[in-house]
Amino acid sequence: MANPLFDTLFAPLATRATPFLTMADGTVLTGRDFLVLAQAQAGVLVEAGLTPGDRLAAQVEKSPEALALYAACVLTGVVFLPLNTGYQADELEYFITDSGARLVVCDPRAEGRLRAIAPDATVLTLDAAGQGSLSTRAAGRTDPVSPADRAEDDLAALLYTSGTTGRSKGAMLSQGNLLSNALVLADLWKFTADDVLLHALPIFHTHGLFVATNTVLASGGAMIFLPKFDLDQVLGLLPQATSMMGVPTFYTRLLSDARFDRDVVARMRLFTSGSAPLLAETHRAFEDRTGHRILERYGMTETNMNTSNPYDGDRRAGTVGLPMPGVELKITDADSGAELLQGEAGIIEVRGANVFQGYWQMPEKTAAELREDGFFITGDIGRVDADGYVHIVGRAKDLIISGGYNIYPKEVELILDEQDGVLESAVIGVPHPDFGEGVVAILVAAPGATPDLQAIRADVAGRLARFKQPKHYEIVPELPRNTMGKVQKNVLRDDWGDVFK
Ligand code: MCA
Ligand code: AMP
Repeated sequence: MANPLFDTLFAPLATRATPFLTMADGTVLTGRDFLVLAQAQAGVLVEAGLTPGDRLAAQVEKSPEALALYAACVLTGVVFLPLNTGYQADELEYFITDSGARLVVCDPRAEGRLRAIAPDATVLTLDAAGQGSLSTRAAGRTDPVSPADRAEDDLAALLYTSGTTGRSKGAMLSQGNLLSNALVLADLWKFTADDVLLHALPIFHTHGLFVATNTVLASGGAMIFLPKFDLDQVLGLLPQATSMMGVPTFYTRLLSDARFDRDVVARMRLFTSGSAPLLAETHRAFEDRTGHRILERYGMTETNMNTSNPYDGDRRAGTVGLPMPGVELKITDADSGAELLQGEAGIIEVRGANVFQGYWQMPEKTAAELREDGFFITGDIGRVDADGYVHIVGRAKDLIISGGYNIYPKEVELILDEQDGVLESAVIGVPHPDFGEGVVAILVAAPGATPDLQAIRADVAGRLARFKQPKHYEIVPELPRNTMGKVQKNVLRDDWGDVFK
């Protein structure tokens, strides 16, 4: 019986009596402790009737138990579907219904709501302290669960990414997709069993769950496991870490604090950045302050990581580095799909063992974005310079990235367009000092009406995760349109680009 992802990442923890997770309060979980936890949870999943290929949706706060749930799913062959803790009921309903999740794990406070959303699923609970019915059922279980027999192309996870039409798509990630990326990153970024990664990212997205955790697991390293990015906590614990992975907001927040200096990073060997563009000025300011050059890399939910600046070579500010070993990258013309010449800007396409299996139950969307020859059309616009470094110069997709979270304007616009007194809306991202981009809503009033912004904010707050909610509203007489009638968002971005400055 084989289970490549479990055998490579988790099975080695069985003999590890050294720390794997250290919490903010100093509590330590050894590798063995963690595996025992995952084994016990796996027993609960099997007892609940889950079989390989079934989906388990989890909307839980970050904790060792929440991470163990990922391991328990890999062990049992259950497809793990992590959900952003900020998602509201309407958003959750779609993910749970669309995926056909058989088991849902949520915060105890949300249990009633989730039972109503998922009447056919088993609902278990897990709170931020690792307590709840999942842990109660897992407690005291000592019978080891045998790893489910899995092949590299069997699904390990389903991660939803928003779509340009406003409807989210479930990216199907196989064991092989995750494993190949973890092994390449551990090698490329020189992770070893001596590494201690300061983990302050959420574990419901690719960055914190796969890039950070799988890479550490693949190298036998350890993590300081924080519930979230808290500046004081991070400053206090960085001296004990050797590496950190972050979104650009982590680095601008650190730089904004005078306590962040060379002493704090004395033991550090690597800072990586991704999920959103790192400004060249942040890169330079970081080097001036710490002597470290941040290693920027580029990836997507559908592909894990694609490119990385070199560990030993030149880490170039404003670039996302070189295609990683095993990843082919080309730049193509958006209309014809023809490959462009070196130096020309076009759509970034990637192919490799890291590229996902397609969108869950969406063959048409899959066919539109994943070519038959295996190249995935990322929707990012880039160019490759003479030295092979990839520069991301824009996005062909209407997407806002705020603090590393993606917001598809269409999803927000559909809700704004329904509001009383609103004729139509356009949602844009403009520079934001903390989040990189901030969400701005531009509304056109219905004839004779005055939109009630307070009421609109309240309605939006109940329907969308906080990070997707506009942080600023404007009411305008009309939206700028081109001759084809398409809203010119670039004009709106020029007009309202200063609202967060
Ligand atoms: C929190 N808020 C946000 C965001 N985060 N608003 C917009 N964008 C955000 N990212 C809201 C809060 O709810 C709050 O609302 C207000 O903004 C201020 O919150 P604050 O306390 O400052 O936020 P925080 O809790 O400190 O969180 C900021 C954060 C966090 C640490 C930057 O957003 C974060 O951890 N981001 C990382 C996201 C990530 O892991 N992305 C990877 C995706 P109110 O004022 O109403 O209370 S994977 C990916 O993209 C690919 C694969 C890749 O390449 O990695
Ligand atoms: P997601 O859908 O959450 O996986 O976000 C993936 C998107 O994040 C990519 O398509 C890029 O637009 C963006 N992204 C990730 N890393 C970087 C980076 N280093 N620089 C610029 N954009 C990035």
